[in-house]
Amino acid sequence: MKVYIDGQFLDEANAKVSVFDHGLLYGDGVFEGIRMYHNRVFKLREHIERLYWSAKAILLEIPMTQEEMIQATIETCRQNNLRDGYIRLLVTRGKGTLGLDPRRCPKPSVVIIAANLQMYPAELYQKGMAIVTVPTTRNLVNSVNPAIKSLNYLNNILAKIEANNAGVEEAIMLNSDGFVAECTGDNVFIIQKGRLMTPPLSAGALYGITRNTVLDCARAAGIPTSEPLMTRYDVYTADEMFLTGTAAEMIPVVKVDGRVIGNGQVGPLTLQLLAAFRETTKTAGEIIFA
Ligand code: PXG
Repeated sequence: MKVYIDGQFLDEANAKVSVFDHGLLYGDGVFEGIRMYHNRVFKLREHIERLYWSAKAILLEIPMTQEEMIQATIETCRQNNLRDGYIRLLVTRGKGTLGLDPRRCPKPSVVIIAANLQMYPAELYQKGMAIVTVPTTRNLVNSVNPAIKSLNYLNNILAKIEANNAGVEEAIMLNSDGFVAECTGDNVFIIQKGRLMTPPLSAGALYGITRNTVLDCARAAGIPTSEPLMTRYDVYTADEMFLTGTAAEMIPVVKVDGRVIGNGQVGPLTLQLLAAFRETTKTAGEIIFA
């Protein structure tokens, strides 16, 4: 495997960053997770735009243009001869002193890893999964805003541990007002009487690119969409439910906190949207090998 670090392609064994990098010392940096499908980097421009927005929000100046970042990402796929898979792109604050002041970090580091992906077991996509609500609340929008895809994922990891302790793979995280925010690495959708709903981003969620894609698919299919504040009651009484994320794509949910969602089977609108989503992956994104 060849890993891109600051303009160079390095063998996996030599792909290292400094222990003085504030990305490691403080989680000071931003990242993206991106998919390749059918020889295309899916929604690459949208991911790169979000990366630069995350960086802007933490006053991190990425030392290359968005177009250069797009080209470096595609080149990393080519160097690894990948047409399908997963890309992890990160920008760290860079090497600094042991104090947390980012002004002591003169040069941010850019790392791009392209690899194969391990998804949830295939069975979960057919049968749907069970999830729980966990006690750890999502970060407040005025502390580390969940819209920032930062390298500090402890809030999500704590929730993931609570999910694992409960014997499930994902968890609903509520915001500090008790409204549904999102899951640890996925956005939340419910369907009630033919209407597709997902919490508003202001409830404390990432501006999910899969979320946007699915909302577009729904609008194109004439399915009404809205983004209301949502409580656990709304989730429990939904007809269908699924989660969206770059890694998970669209994964159906059939049980939440012991409550069966709908009839306990993957629902028809979920399947319709999943088919539409899969079609989109064939055409949306930058071509890797001409
Ligand atoms: N919410 C959060 C907190 C995320 O990290 C999503 C939603 C979905 O967004 P996209 O743009 O991918 O549709 C994410 C992104 C993992 C993992 O291991 C998941 C993400 C990132 C890194 C790791 O599940 N998801």
